Order: sequence, then C-alpha cells, then structure tokens
Amino acid sequence: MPLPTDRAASLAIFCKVVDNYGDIGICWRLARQLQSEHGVAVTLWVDDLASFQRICPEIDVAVESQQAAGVTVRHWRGQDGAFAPTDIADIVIEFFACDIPPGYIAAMAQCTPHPVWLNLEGLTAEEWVEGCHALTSPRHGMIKHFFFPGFTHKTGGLLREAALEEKRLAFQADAAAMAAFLRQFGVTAAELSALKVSLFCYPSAPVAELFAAWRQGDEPVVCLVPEGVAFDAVQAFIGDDAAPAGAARTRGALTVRVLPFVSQDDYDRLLWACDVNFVRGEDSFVRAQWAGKPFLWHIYLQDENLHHVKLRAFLQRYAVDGQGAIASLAQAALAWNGAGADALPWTALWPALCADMPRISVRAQDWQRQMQENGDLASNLLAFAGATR
Ligand code: TRH
Repeated sequence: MPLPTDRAASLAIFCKVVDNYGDIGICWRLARQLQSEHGVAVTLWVDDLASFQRICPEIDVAVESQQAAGVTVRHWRGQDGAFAPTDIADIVIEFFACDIPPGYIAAMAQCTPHPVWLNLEGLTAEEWVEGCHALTSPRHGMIKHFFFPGFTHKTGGLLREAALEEKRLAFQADAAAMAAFLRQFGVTAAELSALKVSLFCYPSAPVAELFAAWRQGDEPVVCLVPEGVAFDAVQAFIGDDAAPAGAARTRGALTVRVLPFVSQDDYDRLLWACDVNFVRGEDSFVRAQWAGKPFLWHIYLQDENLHHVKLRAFLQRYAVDGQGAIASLAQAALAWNGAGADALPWTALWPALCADMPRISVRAQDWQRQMQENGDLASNLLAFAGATR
C-alpha cells in the first residue's frame, strides 16, 4: 500500500543520545532533509536536548515540544501509555536500535495499516551489510525493517542534501567568502596561505605526536580544533589550562587555534575551507567525504577492537585508486587509530601523506562522485518505506 498522497506523510524519529553528538547529529540532519526536501511532517523525539543545542543553538532545552527548521522536536523522557493510534506517524524510525516507548508500539499495532517501522542502523563498509539491509523481523504483530546506510547501491546510501554539492562548490569558488569565514575564528592573513587542517577526534588519537611533526615540519600548518577536542594535547601546546575558544598559539611551523563548537552548517563550511580534515564517529566522517577533500577518520572505539575491522573495511574501499593501494593514506589512518602493527612515527607518516596529497585529493573527489551514484539516504529511505507499506 502506498504512503498517503492526500496529505504529507508523517514520520517520527526516536533518538537516544548515547554520547557525543553523532546520534542527534544524524537524526537532526535526516529530520531536516525529510521535511525541507520531501515535505514530510517530521517529529523528532530526543532524550537529550542539551547535546542537541550544541549543534543547533536555537533549541530550547526547557521546552517539551518546539518547532525547529519545520521539524517538531519533542523532549523524550520516557513518556509512555499516552499514545493513541491518531498520534502515530506513517513511518516510525528507531535510531541505532533504541527502544521506542511500549505505549507507542502498542498504538502502532492498533493502526490500519500498520506504520512502516524501520530500525536505522550505524554506518559500516563491511560486506555483510548488503545482506542485512532491508531484512525484516516480526515484532508485536508487525514487521520491523532494518535499514543500513552504506557505501554501495545495495545499501541505503549516505545522508546528503540535494543542494549540498552546489553550495560547496559556490563556497569554494569564493575565496573572499572562505577567508571571511575563517577570519571569524581569528585566522590571520598569513595563516590563510598555510596548510589549513580541521581536527575533530576522540581523546585516544595521537595528537601530541602529530603536533610535534607539524611543529618541526617545513610547511606552515594551521590547525583548527573545536573547544574541548584533543584537550590534553591542545592545552599542552597552547600552555593554557582552559584552552577556551579563541585561544591560539604558534610554535615552530604549527599554529593551533581553538574554535567554538559551531552549527552543523558552519561545520560543513569549515570542512570545505580546510585543506585536510580529521573527522570522527559517523556524521563528520560522512561530511568529510562530501567535502571532497583529503581526510583522516578517527573511528568510534568499540570492544575487542571491532572498530579496527570497520576501519580496514573502509580503507579497502577508499584508500585505493587506479594505480593501486594508497599506502601512505592507509598507514596514516591505521596509525591514527592505533591499528598499525609497526606504525611509523608521525614525523615519517605526515611527509609521506603530504607527498601523496595530489593523488589523495583526486581520490577524494572521485569517491564523492561515486558515492553520489548510490542516491541519498533520505530519498532511498522514503522510497523503501513507500514500497514496503
Ligand atoms: O560526536 P561523535 O563522536 O558522535 C558519535 C557518537 O559518539 C555516537 O554515539 C556514535 O554512535 C557515533 O559517533 C559513531 O561524532 P560524529 O558522528 O561526527 O558527530 C558529530 C556531530 O557534531 C556531527 O553532526 C557534526 C557536528 N558538529 C557540529 O555541528 N559542530 C562542530 O563544531 C563540530 C566539531 C561537530
């Protein structure tokens, strides 16, 4: 049965913030796109408004229900038992297998037809994903579907807004706009012509070693790091106990500047304006791919080093071009994640990476074109939901 055509389809996303910003970052991006590009009436249930506010400053943490960018945002604090079938959306998404309220599920089961129930999973480049994407599981007399983002056309693809590339290319073609954007963070005229690097990683990344390599290097590097990220290494380099946004210091060839945490749209601009991006988790990782610039990924740590398997699976797809494996990129990525058995020091890894930078840049652009061919996750998800119902 198709989704309703007499009114905009409605969709609810349930988001539990496990930690950091990726959970709400992905849900917010998906919610906005479904609303603005597809006219879907979206309700985003989220249990942590404070985390949400960091990436979307207009969020009021004290309000139970509010509108933001056309999306209804509900503070999810375990409300239960108060749902009627008329409260239920046509499509219900539980993000990363979070348990949606039993009362909501009971009301879903009373709906005719049942809503499309999707579990939106985490992103991985491993091959098994293609076999698990769109699998079903019977629950409470309904069918739950597993929807996997991914890097091939046999998965749900990656989140990407329709106008993203156009916006990026316009911004990157406008040197004055890029300079003005960076200047607001204190970047000087001299620093604009240095190698500009954004740095977003987990505390375990070997940032101090990388800083030492940059500091001793021949080429000026300006490293832009959000407040609180890589805190120990940044604090030590800057020599300021707090290292607040606005703090900066130059030593040797390296300047480190601490940035405030910016909105998601400005974070994209930061990635577009930098020459190399260090990203992490899931959402910034995907945004770095759409930026079409060289990047290194710090993957979210998992038990038993499962993240190393995922990292290698990604590198097998990404760190390779028509000439073969891009060894410098793979070695640096493995070392950055503590996965290289006999990792070279950063004083060797970084120059090797720089020597291959033209090749890595071409690969980054090719990859983002290749990923576009898989469609975008929001459109793929709606098409899937329409075909499922
Ligand atoms: O913050 P992350 O580490 O998030 C997550 C969570 O840990 C989550 O539990 C885990 O499942 C997932 O990683 C894999 O990294 P991520 O995914 O890159 O999310 C960061 C978000 O914050 C992303 O939407 C970009 C946004 N952001 C800003 O909006 N402004 C900023 O200044 C920065 C640095 C990031």
